[in-house]
Amino acid sequence: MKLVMAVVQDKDTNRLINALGEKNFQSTKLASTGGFLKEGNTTIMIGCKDENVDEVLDIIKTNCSNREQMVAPISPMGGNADSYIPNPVKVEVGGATVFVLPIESFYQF
Ligand code: 2BA
Repeated sequence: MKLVMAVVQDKDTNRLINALGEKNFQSTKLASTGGFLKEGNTTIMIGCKDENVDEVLDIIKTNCSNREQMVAPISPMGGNADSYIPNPVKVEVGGATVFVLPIESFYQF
């Protein structure tokens, strides 16, 4: 068994969870925050059989889109000069960042 953890953009979350559900994959949605943009994103946990990992990855790929996002200037006031961003800059936020972890045991009590 594997645990697929996908960090996705909030906008894609409902579509992804619905698409997983249509193929009978169970999922859990966690509210998360990106370390760089410090904005909300969503982490979806999907426990599945080893042989279903590729299908889950395909569903994630199909339902999550890359988007460009502007990072607002960050004032150096009270902050560290290393993190100073003088002008808005564009960053491309990926459709999904996915980790596949082995599961040692799975219980439901
Ligand atoms: P954030 O950390 O908010 O990053 C959002 C996007 O900002 C990233 O998109 C990347 O394009 C850009 N970015 C991140 N760090 C940067 C830096 N030091 N300099 C310039 N640009 C930078 P993605 O790579 O698609 O990541 C989307 C979200 O996935 C991340 O949000 C974070 O929540 C998660 N993530 C990405 N890689 C991860 C990792 N190795 N471990 C844990 N979470 C990760």
